[in-house]
This record gives sequence, C-alpha cells and structure tokens, in this order.
Amino acid sequence: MERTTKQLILSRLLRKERVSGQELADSLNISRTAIWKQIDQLRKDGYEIDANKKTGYLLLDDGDRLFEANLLPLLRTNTFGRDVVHYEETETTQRVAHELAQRAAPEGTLVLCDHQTQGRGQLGRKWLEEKGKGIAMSLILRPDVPIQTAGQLTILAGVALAESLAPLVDAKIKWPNDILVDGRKLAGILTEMQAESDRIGSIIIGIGVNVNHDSFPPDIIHRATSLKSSTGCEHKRSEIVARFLNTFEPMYTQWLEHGFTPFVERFLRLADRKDKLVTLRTRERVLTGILRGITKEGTLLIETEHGMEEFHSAELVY
Ligand code: BTX
Repeated sequence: MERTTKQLILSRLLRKERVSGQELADSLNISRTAIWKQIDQLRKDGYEIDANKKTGYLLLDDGDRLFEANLLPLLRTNTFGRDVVHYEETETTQRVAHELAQRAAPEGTLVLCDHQTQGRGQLGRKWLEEKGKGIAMSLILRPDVPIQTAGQLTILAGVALAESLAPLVDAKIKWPNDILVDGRKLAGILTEMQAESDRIGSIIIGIGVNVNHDSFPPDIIHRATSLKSSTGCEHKRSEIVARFLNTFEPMYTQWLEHGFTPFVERFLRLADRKDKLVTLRTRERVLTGILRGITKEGTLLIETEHGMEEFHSAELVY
C-alpha cells in the first residue's frame, strides 16, 4: 500500500523525538512549506504537535489512536494482534479483513480503525461509530475445526470481551453477540466466515466497542452505552483492545484443544436475563420462555410451554 506524505511524516513523529522541518523535507524530498501544510493537516486530524522554529516538530499527543505502536507494548499474545493493519478511516474493517484473509494474511491479523464510516451489524443492520471514540476491529482466525462449530467463536469472543472488561464494568452477554451494561449495548460482535465446500478458510470476528462516547444518535440513544458513560472517565482504546486480545487468545487455544464445554459455565455467569422470561424471534416464529442457558454446542436453551427447546439461530428481542 502506497503511503501518503502525511502518513510518512506521522510515522517519523511517532518515534516521539523532535525532528526539524529541514530534516523531514530532505528525507521526503519536498519543501519545508509542504511539510508545514501536512503538519497543519495532522493537527486538524487531532494530533497535538509542538512546533519550534529552531528545533522542529514534536508529537505531544496522538489522540489515543489505535496504532500498532500503541498496542504492541501492551500485548501478551503470541499471534493475536501481532500483525496490525491500522486505518485512520475506512468503511468497514470487516471488508478489509476479508480481503486480507483472501490474500493469506496470517491468523491473528487485526484490522483496526479510528473512524469506521459504514460499520456492519447483523442481518444488514448498521453499526454506528463516532470518530475517535469507539473501537472497530476485525480479527482474522483460521481454526481447523468442523464448520458447524464456528458459531461458538461468537460466544467465546463475547465471554472474552466481557471478562476482559470486568475490572471496569459489570458486562453481561445477550446471546449470542451483544455485550450489555445496565441493559444497554456497549459492544457488538459480528462473526463472518470464508469457506470452501466444508472447510473453513478463515473466520473474521468483527467487534465494535463504545469507549469514550458522551452521547449517541437519536435512534440508539436509549439503547446504547459507552465505557465512559458507565465508569465516568475516559479510557485508552488501545488498552481495551489489548485487554481483549490478551484474554481471548488463551481461550481460543483452549477451545481448539478441548472444545466448547469448558466455556458453558463461563458464559452462564455472564448471561443476561438468565432464568428470566424472554421473547425470542426465529425465522419461523416469535415465542416466549425462560432463558435457561446454552448447550455444550453453544445453542440457546429456552424453557417454553413445550419443554426445553434449543435454538441455533434466533434473536432475543428486548
Ligand atoms: P447487531 O445487528 O446486533 O447490532 C446493530 C444494531 O445495534 C443496530 O441496528 C442499532 O440498533 C444498534 N447499534 C448500532 N450502532 C450501535 C452502537 N455503536 N452502540 C450500540 N448500539 C448500536 C452487532 O450487530 C455487531 C456489530 C459489529 C460491529 C463491528 S465494528 C468492527 C467490525 N466491522 C464492521 O463493519 N462490523 C464489525
């Protein structure tokens, strides 16, 4: 990918050392005025850059960007997040991850974006982002498992996210893919697969987390929350990403070796509305019943008037 002059200047500034305008101009073979214009653009993008006539430019604050450089020092993983593809802005990290997966990107490759403009939810719904406030990430996995078990990864990722946020908030999982705090959506998970005949090529786990939002668009304002709204303070987005990856990778390894059974209990501890009356929408019908838990395959167990019923793909409506 061709890097723009702005990106080249930024990567030099990210070393967090002062650099003179002349040095930048010489290394990029452009004028000092052109450098100054790009610095101005970077400031408009939210970077705090000190400029001194004699000594040059110094990056004071990167505006909590989701760069590899901010993430790597926090990781304790072997593969998850070890390859990071970062975008200042993109339509959806899912599409980028699908493209990378097709080009043989290794397992654990993470696509991160500071501003996602057309985030995808389930069933063609939209995931809304506010520039620089949330996390949009897509993780590429290549598990060698039967195709029908792939859906368990959504629950696994949900447990990992909720557990990794436990020191900050009391997060619950709305089966199968939403993370709630006080009944409001803090994060959503979208799992997509690339498969050939009955073999998994790759699984892309897309996660959106509301981190430093103060408010939301009118249509979700009563249903959404952010870490900042719940805790009363701002959070570093790279720390949230690292917490998640550090928790998720060992779980994933355990899942590959021992399957889903060890995670049933962990899910139950976090399940929203457990033992409560819920409404469920399937493709064929809408029903009510008591949410009892999940099976060791990850399907939902609802006690209805007909007894205990299992649901593979359905949506809890509340
Ligand atoms: P979902 O279909 O369960 O949730 C989408 C619904 O949630 C929307 O219809 C809307 O009502 C509500 N919603 C939209 N945005 C937000 C928000 N920021 N906070 C709370 N509620 C919201 C959930 O789908 C899965 C979302 C995955 C998003 C990630 S971001 C990284 C990756 N890239 C991408 O395009 N999608 C995934």
